[in-house]
Amino acid sequence: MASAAEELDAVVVGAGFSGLYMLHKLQEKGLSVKVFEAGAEIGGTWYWNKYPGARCDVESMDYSYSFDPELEQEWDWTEKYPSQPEILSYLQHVADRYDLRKDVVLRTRVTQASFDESTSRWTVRTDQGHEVSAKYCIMATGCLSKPKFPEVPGLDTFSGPWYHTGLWPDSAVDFSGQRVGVIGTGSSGIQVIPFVADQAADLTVFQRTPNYVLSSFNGPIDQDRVAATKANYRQAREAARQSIFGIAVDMPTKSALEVSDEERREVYQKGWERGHLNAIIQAYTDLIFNEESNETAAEFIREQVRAKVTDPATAAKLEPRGYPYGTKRPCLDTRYYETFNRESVHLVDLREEALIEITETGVRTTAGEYAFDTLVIATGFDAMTGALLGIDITGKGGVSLSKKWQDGPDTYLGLALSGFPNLFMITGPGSPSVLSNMVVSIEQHVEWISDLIDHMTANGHSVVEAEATAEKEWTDHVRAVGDMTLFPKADSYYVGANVPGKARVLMPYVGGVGGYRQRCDEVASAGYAGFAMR
Ligand code: NA7
Repeated sequence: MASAAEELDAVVVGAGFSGLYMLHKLQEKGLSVKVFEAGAEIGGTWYWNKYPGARCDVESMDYSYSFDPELEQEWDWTEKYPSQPEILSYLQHVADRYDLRKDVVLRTRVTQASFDESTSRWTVRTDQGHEVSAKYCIMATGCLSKPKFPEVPGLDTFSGPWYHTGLWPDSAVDFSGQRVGVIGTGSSGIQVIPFVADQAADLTVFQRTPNYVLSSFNGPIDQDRVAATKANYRQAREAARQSIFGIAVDMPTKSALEVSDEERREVYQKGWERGHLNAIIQAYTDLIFNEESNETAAEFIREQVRAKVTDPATAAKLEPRGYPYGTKRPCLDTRYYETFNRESVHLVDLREEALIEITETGVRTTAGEYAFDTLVIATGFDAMTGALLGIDITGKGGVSLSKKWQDGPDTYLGLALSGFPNLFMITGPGSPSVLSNMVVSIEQHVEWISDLIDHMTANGHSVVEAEATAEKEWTDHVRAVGDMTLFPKADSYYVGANVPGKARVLMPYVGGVGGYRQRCDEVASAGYAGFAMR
């Protein structure tokens, strides 16, 4: 354990993709750094979400660090979409390759961070009794890292085992011969359900909102694609950095409404067969702006559901309706819809019968009680702000972050906060974060923060703080751009609607990864405009 007086240059909270790269950059500067990580191993999201079927929905070649050309050349992915174990191995390789582990303290959750105005330093405390003082405090806490549970009572009374997908145990879970209930049909639910169905005697899925689920067409990685990408990785990375979602795709030029039905169908069909999260949503210029255009893609996806699910009543329940396609995070599946063709798999539509409680023996809805041996809770996360607000963070004047954010998360560029000097967030609210290829966004944030620290050192500054006016201007811009799109229309975690009582505000910046990067670069080139330094 650290001594009470341990003085560091920086504390980084979290050892996932963000924290590990931030650590690497700080180590390169020769700074003293400690990373506190709550998990028993590094990996962040890819440590916690070890449920069967867990997989990234960004292609392997794109969902990886670009900062070292040697690393990207030496690592070989095995599948089109990387599985959780493979991503975790990759991060473990990175941690070992750059000797990162020596500064990571595992099994240690940061509970408190407070800014001391007399010393301009952060005091950071952990649940293991650490108290350290650091010049910089960098939150690499992840956007989808605070698990959310069903709001109904009774989970603690359930007599069998239950597992939240985001807190999956290290040891394998065996569902053989069991009656299993799964609550939630977001990405985690749709990934775990086929695997549970393979083992369970009987599986009941509780669906509150049907998702738009595209087929991943996952399989062994295409070696031609690997060779082509590795031969041109620099260009591919640059294209991703300048793209809308951090994934390079051919940019659309037409509205969905200016082409014939036949042409549109052909384009959607091609997009579908590509097995790619962005292939359909970026097929036309206006799918995310215009409801009528959006509906053309939504209906195409519903048709795929009807084609895959043999029982029409079940298909009707699975058809995504009631919100525009893409405004809640769509999913990429392996065998999801087909799973409902198994006799042992049943679907409960919670829009027809509401969830009331979890009981000692199962789940009770307004239609009756369902008995289970095991429950899988796939109800997602308190996204973007949950992990940050889970730490008692206080800035200047003893103002807490929870007070500052009571009406929604105001930030400057999603990176910094007025009133909280020398504190940075990686992929914070107000940045593209969850609406992008996270690794691309993470690298941009880490490099930007790293450059700012260099600028401070070079100019003899010790304190940097976002100005309130710059923060307000940016936050207004984030909301204004969001209001031009269909995103505010859905009850998504993007707007905090999945957590009762949370302020309803579109949290990610939807202006695109490339444009956002440009704005951050302009701020830096202007001597960090909107920041006060001393
Ligand atoms: P998500 O995408 O937030 O999905 C959570 C699911 O759980 C979703 O279907 C929710 O329905 C459902 N849910 C949440 N609370 C309840 C209650 N109280 N009752 C019933 N159903 C509920 O989280 P995931 O873990 O699946 O995915 C997170 C991200 O990981 C994903 O976006 C990818 O980026 C990877 P709702 O839609 O809110 O009606």
